[in-house]
Amino acid sequence: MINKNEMTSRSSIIDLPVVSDPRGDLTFIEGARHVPFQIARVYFLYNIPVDSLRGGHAHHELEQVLFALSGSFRLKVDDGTTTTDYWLRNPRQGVHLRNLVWREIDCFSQGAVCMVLASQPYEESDYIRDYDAFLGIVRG
Ligand code: T46
Repeated sequence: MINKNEMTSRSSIIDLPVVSDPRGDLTFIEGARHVPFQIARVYFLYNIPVDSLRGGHAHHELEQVLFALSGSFRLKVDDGTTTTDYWLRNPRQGVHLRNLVWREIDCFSQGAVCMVLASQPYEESDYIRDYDAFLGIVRG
């Protein structure tokens, strides 16, 4: 799932349980058991043009876990020192992003659906949308 560059310590892969039988696969998420925070918000990205670019920001406090529920996409992660490219395509495998991680999402397949579990409600003041400002914060 990871394409090198280098793994950043502020992001990591989360494997969810799966129950498989002849009817198909079932994966479930139980709040703080499978995700390292209390889930305060869930949102979906869908109907995404294949050439779309999303993200392009970091968060002061927010933590999130991203999943490709359908299709695939690339998640580019930058902690100010190292970068990691995650290729998400397995619905039971998510990427946990801690706070202060710059993320960009692209290379969407047709019909890709991105589900995001978030640690806090939506708050625009939590966004860092300027890359130089982000570097200034993480590099002190
Ligand atoms: C992230 C990536 C993966 C809301 O009103 N509520 C929400 O919960 C969210 C997430 C967004 N919005 C509004 C804010 C903007 O007016 O929806 C609009 C589009 O949001 P944005 O441009 O931030 O979308 P993305 O896909 O670039 O980023 C989103 C999340 O904002 C971000 O935290 O990590 O998905």
